[in-house]
Amino acid sequence: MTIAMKQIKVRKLKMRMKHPFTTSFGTLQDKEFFVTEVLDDAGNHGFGESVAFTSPWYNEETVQTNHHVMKDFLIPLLRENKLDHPDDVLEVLRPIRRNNMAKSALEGAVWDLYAKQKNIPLAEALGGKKAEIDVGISIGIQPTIEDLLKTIEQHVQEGYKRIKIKIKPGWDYDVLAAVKKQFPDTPIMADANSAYTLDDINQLQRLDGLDLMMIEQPLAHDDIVDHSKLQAVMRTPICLDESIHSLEDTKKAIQLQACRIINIKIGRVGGLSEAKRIHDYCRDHGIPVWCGGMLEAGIGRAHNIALTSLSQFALPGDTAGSSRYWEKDIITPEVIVENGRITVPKGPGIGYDIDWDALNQFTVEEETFNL
Ligand code: OSB
Ligand code: MG
Repeated sequence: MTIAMKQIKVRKLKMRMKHPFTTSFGTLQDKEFFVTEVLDDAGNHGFGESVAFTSPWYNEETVQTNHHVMKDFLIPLLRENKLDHPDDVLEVLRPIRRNNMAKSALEGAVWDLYAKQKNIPLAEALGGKKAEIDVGISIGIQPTIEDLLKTIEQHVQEGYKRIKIKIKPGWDYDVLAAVKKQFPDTPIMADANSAYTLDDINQLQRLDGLDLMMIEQPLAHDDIVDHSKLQAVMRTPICLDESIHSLEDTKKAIQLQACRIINIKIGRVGGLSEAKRIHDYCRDHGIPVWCGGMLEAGIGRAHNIALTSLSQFALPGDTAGSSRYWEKDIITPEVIVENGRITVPKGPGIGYDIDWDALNQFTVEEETFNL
């Protein structure tokens, strides 16, 4: 049966995070992103969220390119083609190369609408069976090691199941060694966001002595081959983030043994359907996956929770509670983490209501497209 859709609303939001977030490429505090809403005649609304930042430092997409590509290419394709299932969005949008975050923002709203039309949770629509998910937290680069240790202490107290620490040359071995010393029983991992090259191999091999859960994306954002050379000489599992945009990339990385773990971000891979395919391939090849984060507001966070309910999400992801990022989130209830766990909501679709006052308060632009 065709998925009934009559209109798409695209709202641009601006929200300020409670704390700046620093990675090896820079600091972010003000978030701009789109909330997409797909409506049908029966009064159902499906919601999605775009995850591109204002500058193209994580990948090539930006808030502005997302807008251009959604408005001028993707929405027209959705207008011209009917959908029988949310998986069809990927096929309908296939003529447009990459721009995965723009595609994902619309595809996510279609998935939510579809689940609401069927009156089932998005998690169930995706095939997820877990009632609760384990989550970790990602901590940006801090001014000093003392600041970092204090921040970690707080999040360990809150119950997060693993701590991810951003590293870069000059903020790596000593920092991680201090963390491991103070928190010997907490699973710790590091994320380099591509800050190293194979010339740094000795520095990276030194990290092998620290018993980290994994090292995420140490080498170039577009590399697979060098990661395979590095993984061959490291005991610590490598996890790929930036390098994986598709199931095809996943196959290459696993066949070349470039990593032993994959971080799946819905936006980076072009949506939930592709994320699910990557999940299935990893399950069939014995590769654990976890759900990455892009500092999402509540709608994106809800999509991450639904995806993480799938079985091969065997490791805690970066989906922390709303209050770690926002004074006020755009969903109600907010995402709550208790003892490092989030309960997968049981209501239809994303399973959280929109907090319309908050959504309106943070909206700076709004456009409506009839389908
Ligand atoms: O590399 O996983 C990353 C945030 C922005 C861009 C890239 C990354 C991150 C994070 C934070 O690590 C994840 C989150 O808390 O949402
Ligand atoms: Mg990462």
